[in-house]
Amino acid sequence: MFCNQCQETLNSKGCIKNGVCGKKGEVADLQDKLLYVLKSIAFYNLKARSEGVNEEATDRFVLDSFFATLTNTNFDRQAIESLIIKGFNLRDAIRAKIPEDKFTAEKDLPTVATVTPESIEDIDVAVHSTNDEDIRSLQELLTYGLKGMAAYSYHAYILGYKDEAIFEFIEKGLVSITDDTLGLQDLIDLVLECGKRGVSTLALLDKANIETYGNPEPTAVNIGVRDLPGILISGHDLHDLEQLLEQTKCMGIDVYTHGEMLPANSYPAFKKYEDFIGNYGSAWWKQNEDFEKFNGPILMTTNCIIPPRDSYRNRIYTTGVVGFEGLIHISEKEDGTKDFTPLIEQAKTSKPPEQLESGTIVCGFAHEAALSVADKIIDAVKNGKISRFMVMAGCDGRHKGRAYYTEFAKALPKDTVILTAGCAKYRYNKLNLGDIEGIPRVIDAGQCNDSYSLVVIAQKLAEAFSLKDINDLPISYNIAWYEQKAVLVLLALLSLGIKNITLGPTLPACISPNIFKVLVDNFNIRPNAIVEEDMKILLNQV
Ligand code: FSO
Ligand code: SF4
Repeated sequence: MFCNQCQETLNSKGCIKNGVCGKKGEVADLQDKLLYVLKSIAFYNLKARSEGVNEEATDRFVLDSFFATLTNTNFDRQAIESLIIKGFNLRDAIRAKIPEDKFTAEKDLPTVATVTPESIEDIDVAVHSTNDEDIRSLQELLTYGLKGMAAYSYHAYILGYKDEAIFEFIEKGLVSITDDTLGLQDLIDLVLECGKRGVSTLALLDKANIETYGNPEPTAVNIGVRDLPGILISGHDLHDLEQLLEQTKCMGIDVYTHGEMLPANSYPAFKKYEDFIGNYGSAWWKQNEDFEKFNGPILMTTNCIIPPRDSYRNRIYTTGVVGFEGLIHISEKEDGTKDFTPLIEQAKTSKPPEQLESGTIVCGFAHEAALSVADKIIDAVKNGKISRFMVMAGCDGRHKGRAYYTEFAKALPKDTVILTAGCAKYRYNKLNLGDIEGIPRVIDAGQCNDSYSLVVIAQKLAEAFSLKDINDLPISYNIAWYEQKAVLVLLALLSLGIKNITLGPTLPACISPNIFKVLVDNFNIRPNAIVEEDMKILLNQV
């Protein structure tokens, strides 16, 4: 195996035997194979699209399978093997629908088009197999950006929102990674286009969430517990939450969010459920301690799942694209619904959760809510009460260096406001940083899925201050990344022309020195360093 797709990759280079995340080497190899099958599907589906014979089932398969290869999503060997088999069958079915005269002779087709379940064993399917370090760097960056795009598109798709142009770009990107005639500039262009399409993907997901569940409202979310058994739901899938809340209604079972599901507490559509109690615990990497103490069943709807401890293994369930060997998986039924009865039955006999903490945390400042107080914010900036906004969005993780983000938040001057989205917030959202004339010092726009909100807020502020360039706003970016969705968000920010981003806690291992130079020359991106040094730089950006 070789995997360098996340921030916690071994020695900031690559995992080679088993993953730091717990992914077994054989599963990593199978995921590489699955990715190669997706490239083969993409090769034919692009042709099918131009012939008008493509089918929606292919889009769903590509999204599901691509998402299954993201960090901390699917550790289940059998699940990945079965996707590989399905993928080959689907590829053959697509190929059969394309008129033969649309192909060059079989012998002239690239390997990715002719691969079979047998021949794939002899192909080096890893992206890492490309010799040129810079080409490989860009191919990997594109792969990870596309993974993020597939994951966010999946979420929109589940709610009935889709964009053919995004699906087509994912296919084009997949095929391009296998095309060794592409040079550095071609790949740089594709990576930047990936960012641009990333903005559309995030905008589509924003629309899907809001039109389905309403505009999030500023909400003080309870972080304590009640004396009833509960079900804990984690990951990012709001549709799963909706179904769970419907099925647990009036049953004497409380539902709590964990990790990235926290912002669900701010949606009007979910507030109406009386048994929806609040948030339990912290970010994904603390799930061992949190889940152990929860006492009731836990539902993992997307990443990040970590290998479960025996102490709660019999009460953690997976669904959707998530998988882990030995855990019960709740599958989607033919009609697209899910039956959460196994969790509900187990909850009935579970003890209530152990109290971890008490009080509330405030979330729900997606663009609509944040912009409803835009006048107040603009006044506070104009009269000097707010000197700067610090975007500290992104992911949390186990890396010791991430204590930096808590220290940074604490050290920020009292006239600054943090803008956040994603699980990075758990490093500072319980610090009680106070408010500035009623404006909270942590404006939490939601999940990483809601990063688009931060873009809308920045664009609207630029308009309000009559600034042509978004970089002239008093906003600095100190972003924490972990997995591939964050790679897409980063590329999306770059495509919007945002400069001077500080990135940490380490740079993506796939970025070669030359490609890093391209990012520095064009966007003045920099790795984070120590709090005092970064603070000086970030507070003094103009
Ligand atoms: Fe976090 Fe995990 Fe949302 Fe990621 S839970 S780390 S970018 O998968 O998805 O922010
Ligand atoms: Fe290593 Fe991250 Fe890949 Fe897991 S996802 S194998 S930790 S690089």
